[in-house]
Amino acid sequence: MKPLTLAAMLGLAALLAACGQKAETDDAAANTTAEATGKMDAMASNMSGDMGNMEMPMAGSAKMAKGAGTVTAVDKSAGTITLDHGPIAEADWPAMTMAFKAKPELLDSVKVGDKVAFDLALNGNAGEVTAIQKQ
Ligand SMILES: [Cu+2]
Repeated sequence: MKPLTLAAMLGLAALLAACGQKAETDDAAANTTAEATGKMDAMASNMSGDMGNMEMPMAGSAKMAKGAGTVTAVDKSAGTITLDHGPIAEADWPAMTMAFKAKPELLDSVKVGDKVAFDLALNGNAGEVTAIQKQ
């Protein structure tokens, strides 16, 4: 933990303590709140700075993209589908052939040679097909 984060957390603790003390005068409460708010702002900006450096391979953080292409392989044991796909701007990919993870029901819904449109959940240089439709 960075010293700044610790200081900000102590500021938050002070704010929480202040909230429990209803007997203070209005002036004192206002001063405490203003000071604590400043520290909370510092904490918020510090936290967002830390978050920016973090790799977060969670489904919730995946970027969605749409693509179109041709199925060149379906590997049910590996749980992957290989697509000869066109450029995907969201991923900054040129046209290429690559394998994607996909759920079994999606693998069952297409076969080699099918022209398809698909949705992707992007995770760095990998992607999972989340929907696929024959065209
Ligand atoms: Cu690709």
